[in-house]
Parts: sequence; C-alpha cells; structure tokens
Amino acid sequence: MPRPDLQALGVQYRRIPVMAAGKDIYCDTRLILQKLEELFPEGRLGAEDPDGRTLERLLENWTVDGGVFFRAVQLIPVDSIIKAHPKFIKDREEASSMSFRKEDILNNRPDGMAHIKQAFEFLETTLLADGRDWVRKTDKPTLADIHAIWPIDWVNELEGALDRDIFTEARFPKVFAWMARFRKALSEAKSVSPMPESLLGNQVLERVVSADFVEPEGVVDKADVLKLEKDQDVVVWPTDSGFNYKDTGRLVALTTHEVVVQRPTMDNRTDIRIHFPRTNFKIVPGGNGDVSMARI
Ligand SMILES: N[C@@H](CCC(=O)N[C@@H](CS)C(=O)NCC(=O)O)C(=O)O
Repeated sequence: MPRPDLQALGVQYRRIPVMAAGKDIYCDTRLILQKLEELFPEGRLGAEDPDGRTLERLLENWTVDGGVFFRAVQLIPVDSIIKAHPKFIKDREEASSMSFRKEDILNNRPDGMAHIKQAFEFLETTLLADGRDWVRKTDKPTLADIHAIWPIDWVNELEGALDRDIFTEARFPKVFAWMARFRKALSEAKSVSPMPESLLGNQVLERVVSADFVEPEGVVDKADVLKLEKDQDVVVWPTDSGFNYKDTGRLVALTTHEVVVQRPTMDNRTDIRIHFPRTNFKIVPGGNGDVSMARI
C-alpha cells in the first residue's frame, strides 16, 4: 500500500524493512544487514574469514534468490488473505504479480510446502547434521544463522502455515532445536538491549532533516557495466516485487553491491541519500520516457 511517511522523506520504495541512519536511507534487508555490520562494527555478527563469508553469502542467496522466502510466502494461510480488504488484495497483486484468488492460493500451497520441506531437510541433513549449535560452529548465533533461519522461523511461527503432520520435531529434530536456541538467544539479547523508541512519521522526518549524512558521498565505479556518470539523473526500482514504485535522483555512488541516489525530501527542506542493493534492482538513466514496462 502507499507509504506516506516514506514519501514525505522523498522515498517511493514501498517495501519493508527500510532503515534511516541520519540522512542516509537504506532499502532492502540485504543492504540493511551489510550496513549494520559496517556502521556498528562493535556489534558485528558477520564472519571475518573467507570461508565464513562464503557461507553467509551463499545462505543469503539460498534464502532470498533461491526462493525459500518466496515459498514461505505461498504458505500464508488463505483465510487471512481473503479476509483482507479488496483494495489491499488488488494492491498486493499489482505489487507481486501473484494471484490472490482463493483457488490459486490453495493450488499453490502444496508447491510451497514441498519447497519448504526441502529447506528443512537440507538444514537437517547437511548444515546441522553433525549436531552443531550454530551454522558456523560458533559459540553464539552469527549472521550466517540469521540468513538461514529467518523465513524458516517465520513460517514455522505463522499459525496455520505448515502442515503439522509433516513438520514435526521427530522428523526434523535438529532444525527445531536450532530454532528454539535462536529464539532463546534473541530474547536474551533483547533483554539486555535498550528499548526501541516508536516514532511517528513526522517525527522521523524532523529527525532526518536535522541530522547529517552518516556516510561519505561515495563514488561511481568507472568500471561499472552500466557506464553511468556521477551526478546524472537515474531511476531505480526493485525487480522482484513492488516494481511499480520507482525512485528518482542524482546518482552519487555506484559499486558492485550498491547504488545511491541523492534527492530532496518532499517538502524540499533537505537532501537525503537513498541506498539500494544492486541485486534484484534495476537502474536506468532518468528522463528516458516511460520505464513502466521495463521490469527486468
Ligand atoms: N528483498 C526485500 C523484500 C521485502 C519485502 O518483500 N517486504 C514485504 C514484507 S515481507 C513488503 O513490504 N510487502 C509490502 C508491500 O510490498 O507493500 C527485502 O529483503 O527487504
């Protein structure tokens, strides 16, 4: 659905999560996790060694690009979807190109379930097979655990999503024990962390307006395949869902993993920088006419 609080900041991107650090706005979990690691190195959860980093990257790909998250979404119980307002359903269909008709949802459920069962089996028989507590055999959960666990844990907690005759502790003892360990570690970490403060949209805008950028502007890679120039106008949007919401701005940085555009807030009081990952995002020069059909 439209997100007026984000639009006031000058951001059209409509998916959650979005993170603001000063005047830098970060879109998509993939980039947000990477930035949290960089901006708060004292709390880093990521690996330092190439083997560990490889595993993290592959697990992230498995979850997001390998389809585990998408398959978990197919298991959202049909009742909660058909109870939603027709406008909401239409909006979701446009944002995802998926059908939200009851018959289609029910038809897709077995496929979703089969893939999620594969995911449980993969974890049970490979990564967790030797009885380790955490994916990288660490003392505490790390970024690799986060990449692997979040859609699995989410769908497991979603009432009515999984077939409980099949997804049992007896069949997947190591996966269930790992999820329970993770939840315990999470609640222990939360109990010693400061309480998050909730802000209204206009309070966020005021904070952003009065803040500084937290990162230097960055550079446009001269060897980038798109051959775009620093400061040229560009349009950026996600190609996997929410593709009808496109952000425009002046290109300030472009690397293998990130694109950054600078633009004013809606009230023109200040400039912000919006950061997107490169993976699953399209970037085209601005002022190129209609880009609405150019999804991928
Ligand atoms: N690749 C994105 C996916 C984000 C995503 O799909 N967000 C969903 C909720 S889980 C969303 O915001 N959907 C609502 C919408 O599109 O308006 C990420 O990892 O951040």
